[in-house]
Amino acid sequence: MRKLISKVLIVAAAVSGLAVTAALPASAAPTCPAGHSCFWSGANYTGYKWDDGGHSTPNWGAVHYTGTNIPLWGGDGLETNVSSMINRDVDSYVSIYYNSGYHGPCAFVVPNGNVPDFRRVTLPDGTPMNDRMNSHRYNDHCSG
Ligand SMILES: [Ca+2]
Repeated sequence: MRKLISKVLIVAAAVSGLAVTAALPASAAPTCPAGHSCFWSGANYTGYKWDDGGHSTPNWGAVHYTGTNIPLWGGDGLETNVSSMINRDVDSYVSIYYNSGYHGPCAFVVPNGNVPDFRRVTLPDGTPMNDRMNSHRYNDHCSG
């Protein structure tokens, strides 16, 4: 079986950059339609899942994981908040913001990139990314 290698690029605002390359076990290859981004409540694409249909989403508190009443953000630190994602758009960056409305500390994901574990990512202001993010936008480089 071919080993799946994924590249993740997280850039801290416009100031400094950090490149991360992560290898996924072949058995954990996430499924998400081309052109969409998918988000999971657990690390490594586990737990509840949501497919964004390829659309930027300004308030994760207003959308629910597929088949549930559980929002992607229900208050900082909730375990059910997003902990991993994949961007299956081959042309677009996806920026993920701490605040709704595409504001606040941000990290962006390269086209066709993914973030297997938000626990490994620290935002530009020094706070953790895991279980705290609230909006995401395509074709964006954390421009706020
Ligand atoms: Ca979580």
